[in-house]
Amino acid sequence: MSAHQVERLLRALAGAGRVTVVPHNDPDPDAIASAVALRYLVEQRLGLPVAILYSGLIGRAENKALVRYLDRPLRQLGKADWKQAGAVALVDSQPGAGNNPVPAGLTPAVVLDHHTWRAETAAAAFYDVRPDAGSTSTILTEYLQSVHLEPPAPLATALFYGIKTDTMGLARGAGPADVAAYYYLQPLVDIDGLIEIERAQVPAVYFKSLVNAFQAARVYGDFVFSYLGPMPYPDLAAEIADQLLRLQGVQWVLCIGVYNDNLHLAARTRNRKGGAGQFVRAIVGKMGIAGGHGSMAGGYVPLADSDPEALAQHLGRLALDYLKIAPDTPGQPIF
Ligand SMILES: [Mn+2]
Repeated sequence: MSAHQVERLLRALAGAGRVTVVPHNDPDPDAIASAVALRYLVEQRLGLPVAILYSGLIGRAENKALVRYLDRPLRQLGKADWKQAGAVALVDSQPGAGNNPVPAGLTPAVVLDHHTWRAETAAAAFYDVRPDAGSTSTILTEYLQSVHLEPPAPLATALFYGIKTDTMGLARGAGPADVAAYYYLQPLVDIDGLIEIERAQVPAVYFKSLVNAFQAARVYGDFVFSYLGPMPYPDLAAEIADQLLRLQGVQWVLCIGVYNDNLHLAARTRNRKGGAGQFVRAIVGKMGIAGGHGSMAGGYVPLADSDPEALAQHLGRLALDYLKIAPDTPGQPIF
């Protein structure tokens, strides 16, 4: 990463007088940290006003705590916002990925992401898509380093947490760039702030969701499936999937829950060859939108008029089929 590339990025954003940074829907720590880092870079280098606008819900207690810690840098996107958006920068997502609110007719000036390359991204004036990076926060950390902008403690803490969560503390999908960024940021981190975020308190209903999800989980050989029913927020499925992947003997996990007229899917694998993205894309097919990385992936299927549980069970059978597990295999409760 060279300072020259960062200058190209800034030039792509400089013309419109203002910048709108858009993270993926239901933004996670990596998306939030990347957006805040890009805002910092643009403010410091171009002196332009930057808005960070998102769609969906920030529901996970840790993510809410991160947003509070950063003095609420994001605002919910309204339809009218596109008219005065200026130059749009999409972070931790790409045009047409289905998990961001950028309208089909709008070409973002900048796209920064670490998911699988999408052809639509090539239309952006500047793009940096690195599927081998464990997080978008890694990419933004490199930008700041290459132009000698040391991130203030809150930003360093957010970027560190973004890398940490997306890579499970460098244990999942992390490469040398993630390790370098992580250890560059580490001495700049506000430890008390980080503890406040990571140990955020949760509402009592969270434990009810956990109990339900673990009770509903069924083990089919090395695959665990859990239908969670209605969820208080959409990324709960991912949170549960991470937990179930820790069960002894498990290689594959699929969790499905209902949020706002959609089934949300979260898939995980310990398979060294990866394939979680392929797995969830094969299951969802043309019913919805899916994507992800080697070891973690997700997607959603609009419910329309279908019965959520019946549709979820259908997706579960498609998963068995994909994993070549006999369809008459009895699912065992985990306890
Ligand atoms: Mn990410």
